[in-house]
Amino acid sequence: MARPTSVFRNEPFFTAIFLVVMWLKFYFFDSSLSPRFSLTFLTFAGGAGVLSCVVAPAALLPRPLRGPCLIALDAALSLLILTDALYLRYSADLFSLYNLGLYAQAGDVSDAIIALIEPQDAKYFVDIPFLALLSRAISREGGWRWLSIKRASAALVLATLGASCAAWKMHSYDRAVPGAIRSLWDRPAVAISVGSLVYHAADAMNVAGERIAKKHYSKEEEDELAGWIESRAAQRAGSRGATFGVAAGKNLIMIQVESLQAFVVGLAFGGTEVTPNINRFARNGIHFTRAFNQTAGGNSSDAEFMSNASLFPTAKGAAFARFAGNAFITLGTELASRGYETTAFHGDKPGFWNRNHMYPALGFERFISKNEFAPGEGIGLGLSDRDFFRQSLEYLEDIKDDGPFYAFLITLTSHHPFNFGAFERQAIDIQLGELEGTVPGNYLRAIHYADAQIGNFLNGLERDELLDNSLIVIYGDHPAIPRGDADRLGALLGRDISSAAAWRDIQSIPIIMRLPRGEYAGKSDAPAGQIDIAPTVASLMGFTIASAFGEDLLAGLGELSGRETSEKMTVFRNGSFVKGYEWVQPGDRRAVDLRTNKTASWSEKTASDARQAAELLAKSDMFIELDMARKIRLDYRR
Ligand code: GP9
Ligand code: MN
Repeated sequence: MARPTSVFRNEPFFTAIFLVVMWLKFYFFDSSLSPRFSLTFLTFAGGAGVLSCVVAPAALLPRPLRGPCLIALDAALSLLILTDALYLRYSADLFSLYNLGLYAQAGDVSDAIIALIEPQDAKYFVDIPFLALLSRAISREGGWRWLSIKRASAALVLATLGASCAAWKMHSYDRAVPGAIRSLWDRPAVAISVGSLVYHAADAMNVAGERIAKKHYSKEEEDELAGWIESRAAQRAGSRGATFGVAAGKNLIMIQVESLQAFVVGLAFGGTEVTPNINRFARNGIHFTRAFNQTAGGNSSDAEFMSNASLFPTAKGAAFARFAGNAFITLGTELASRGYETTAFHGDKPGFWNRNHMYPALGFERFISKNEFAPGEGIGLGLSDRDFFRQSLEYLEDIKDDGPFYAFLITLTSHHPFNFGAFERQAIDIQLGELEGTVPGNYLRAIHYADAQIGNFLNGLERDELLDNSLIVIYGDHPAIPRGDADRLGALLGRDISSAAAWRDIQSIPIIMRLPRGEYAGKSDAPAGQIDIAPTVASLMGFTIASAFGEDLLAGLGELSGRETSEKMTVFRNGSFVKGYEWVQPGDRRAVDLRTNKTASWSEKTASDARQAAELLAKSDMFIELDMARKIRLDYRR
């Protein structure tokens, strides 16, 4: 029979102390994340819930193992906090299981990370020796309880209760910010809202969920895909347009403009041109007037993924978060292999959308983020477009004599909700009249501001003799105006955009490519998508992207080349697509003419197009999931 134990040297006391101490450690860390972190009851319950879930199984272990295992768990969780603290200092980000091992791949940054350890980090570990002593004392007094049905039931209840609290917290956050838990686009922001314990639980659940749901492909399927890719690459090589290689050897400057929708291009409001600089740029470039945004759960990052890798966004979550460990064949990898210096510029934290991990995979040798830019004017999420373009131009001036470069610039200021008070209203403003204070009004002002900064940048490029030595691409990442503001937007445009088809149409984004000296300037009405950017740019620069799922828009499509555009399909992630002027929604067996809003007939041909669209998406998913770019060895540079 066990000896009676002291009230402090028994298992319930140890478990209670353990839970409190662990919870406090995470609380200290969470409070250090931001002054915005606030401890609500639900945040407390969520964190305590996750802890209960991880501690409960220990109650079922054999008695001699219980103490050592709990101490090991303490050490592991403390290490997790330290890892987060170091990630935060290094890249304003938090650790994610998706990125496990990526730092090692990216190069030797481990030394830099270790150098970031601070003496105060010891606070996350001070409890360990005390709890170890207590655990030993309990062992000596036989205080660890025998396993029993009652005990197992209590552990089960604790774990269930804990899991429910954590799920409740996740659910309530996901309702407030839809998609945030699945995509985890800004990991520190998620942790500030739900606590880092719940954040890590969500991250682990996402990874585990994907592993469980992972599709298995047979060797035949894999070979068939490789053959399909190869035959498409060969087809592409055989159907080059007259513009193939006209920008070979030039620099590539690609600007992804936050929330740039097509309707603002050429629009005047209150007597002011909304985007005078983009308008001028469009007149001197190849302007794809019917381009659609194809982004999904990865929003901005999906646009970056498509425009560089020409692969579809993933069906769930964001490719940037899930597949940063993959290899890709992209504008960046191809240009780097041709001796280009490849740099991505973005004025936000490097970890937002996992860019710091994904950019190396997309072929960017350098990523200049908010961390590398000199401190400057901040608007909204990061550096203002004014300072962003100024500093990026200085960087290009520095490298321009070293050889050709690819600069990929992602703007930020014209981000929803578009109402940042800091716009330079005196210098650049637009009279909004009754739209003042509304979302469409704020958007016009924000995009007018972004346009002015783009104008300054283009002028700078001209001054530096880079304008006519570069292929310059400008496109929008995704729509800006939420559906709830459709009425106001319709009034502003003088158009009825209440129908689903009109809304689809109004959501298009511009894609404009300017060749040196404005060569080949003109409009193309080919239905285009962001997935077509990389193959089209590659073709202008004289190479092909072997694994592109998009098309070279200049290989004989659209008014520009006089070829029929009716066969070109622009496929969206949900399986719907635009073909010619028809918008087809296979889920509803519906096809609508985007010009007239009239329902078109559903034919056998429509059904077969829908199958083709679904197949294209499935092939892209398979290509990404199998990490095919790494596996296949294609002679794609022929
Ligand atoms: C964040 C910025 C915006 O860095 O690119 O991303 P979004 O919210 O538009 O996806
Ligand atoms: Mn965006």
